[in-house]
Amino acid sequence: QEPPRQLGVTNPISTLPPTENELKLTDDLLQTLKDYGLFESEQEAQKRVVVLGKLNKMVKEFVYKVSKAKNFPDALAKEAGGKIFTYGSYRLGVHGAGADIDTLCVFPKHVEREHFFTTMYEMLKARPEVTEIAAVPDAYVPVIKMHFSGIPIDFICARLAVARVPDDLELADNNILKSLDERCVRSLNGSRVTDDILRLVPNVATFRIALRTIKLWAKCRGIYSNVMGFLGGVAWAMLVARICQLYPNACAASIVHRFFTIMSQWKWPQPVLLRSLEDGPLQVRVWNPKLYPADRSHRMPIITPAYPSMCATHNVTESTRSIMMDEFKLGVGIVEKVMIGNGQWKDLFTKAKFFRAYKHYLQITSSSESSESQLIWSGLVEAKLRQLVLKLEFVEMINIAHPYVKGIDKIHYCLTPEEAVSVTKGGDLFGRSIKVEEGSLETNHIELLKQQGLVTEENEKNIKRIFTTTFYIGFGITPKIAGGEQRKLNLVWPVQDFTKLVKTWDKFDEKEMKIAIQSIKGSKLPGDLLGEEKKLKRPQEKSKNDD
Ligand code: 3AT
Ligand code: MN
Ligand code: MN
Repeated sequence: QEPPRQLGVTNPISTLPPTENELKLTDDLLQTLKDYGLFESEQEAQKRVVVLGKLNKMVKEFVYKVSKAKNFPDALAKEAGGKIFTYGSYRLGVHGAGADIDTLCVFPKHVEREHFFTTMYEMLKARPEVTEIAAVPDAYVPVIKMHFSGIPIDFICARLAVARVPDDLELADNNILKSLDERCVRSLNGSRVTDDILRLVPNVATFRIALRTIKLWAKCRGIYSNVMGFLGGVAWAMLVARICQLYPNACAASIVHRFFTIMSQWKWPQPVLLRSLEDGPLQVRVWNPKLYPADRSHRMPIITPAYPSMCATHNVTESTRSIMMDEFKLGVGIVEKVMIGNGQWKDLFTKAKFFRAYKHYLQITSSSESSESQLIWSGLVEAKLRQLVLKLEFVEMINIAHPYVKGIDKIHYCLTPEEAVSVTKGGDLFGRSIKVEEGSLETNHIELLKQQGLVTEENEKNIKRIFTTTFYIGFGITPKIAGGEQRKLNLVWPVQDFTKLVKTWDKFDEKEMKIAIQSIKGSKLPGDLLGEEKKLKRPQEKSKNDD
């Protein structure tokens, strides 16, 4: 066996091969992940390959078409090329059954970005396999979202400063970023980062099993979300990759074990790096806490390996970091038991009981009268929620402000104006407030409600639908006794500031979009929030907490 090349910013901690026991535990782990339905079937995997093949072919046709329109001779138009790359969970090889394929389309300089959102868009739209297609050219990373043969695709694009994009073109060289549009640099970043992560881990198969484990664990524990100030997919991938570098010959079970022991003791804000930071050909900043105060404020820096390196965990606050550190510590306890045969991997995947954890919560209800406007309005509130968490962390007595990872979408079928007002303030209507899955705001429940007798032929015409998305923040509180008197929690300022902040948004529509924030005792939370957690507590199934 040849000595492992050193990957990463330090020497490995141990290069020992796995023990018999660790190998057996890795088999158990893999079986547990399969039991959770984390792997797609061979058939589904094959379908993805076919779809990507079709997309790659279409990209070449697209480049050819634009070249011909620009009066290129046929031979040159054909040589102009065009290519796709993937990034995200599919590229890393850790995607779940229904996951999207994040796909990047790269074309030569005589094709404009606009062509992608017009010509390419029309070509896709004309295909019978394509459904639910929507172009979002103004996003931070402009994208065409669609389903291709039923598979969700995020299709982004980059125009390179080259005359041809041949099939063997790679994105690793930093010089390809030179003289590119900022949006193209951002679009290339996803692929460059995932490619680097895979290059920087000693054993990709081991990395994948360990990362699937950590992603499942983080989702179960409610700490998988970049917007809410926890970590997103790329950051979790980098943490696991770093552990793989430190134990280059270990198997997945021991990587997971080491992950918890090392992360629970990590001395933040010491950054997690997969390689040393390098300078490059652009004017853009590379993450550097010595130079930039903003970078110094990162509480849990995990730095992307591809130039220009950035912090993937900009959103982490004092509270979310401490919540994640607590989870790492809980994880150590569980994994150490598993390693000595005193526990099972599924113990790692018990659901966090967020709605039972605190005595006090803040309930933030955003609402609109149309699903289209609710989609963008709730997105804005979600994106800004972190600002509220930061303000709450400064409130006296609050030692932790814990955001719930996702917003809860409901459609309310209101019969009176009073009901409409009450739901915008966070109230529920008996039987006529219906919780929907993420992305299902289009569903209409009128027929269902009629069947249930909750809506009648007579009052149906009075029905007004209100769409709400509700976010929750739990508070950990240390009561302060001042001069023998217990002080009250005062949230007036953070709440007012936050309300002002979301309303200064340039697309804010006073008439259409509403926000209401109130404190709510844990014991007064809507029953449906506790529903799922209750299910886990069936007494007859002692310690059988998986669902
Ligand atoms: P899934 O298996 O798809 O759930 P994933 O890691 O592939 O996990 P996404 O498809 O949401 O997650 O995102 C893929 C990458 O796209 C991750 C990140 O580099 C980039 N990305 C996603 N959302 C944003 C965003 N809002 N802004 C910038 N980059 C983003
Ligand atoms: Mn994805
Ligand atoms: Mn995606």
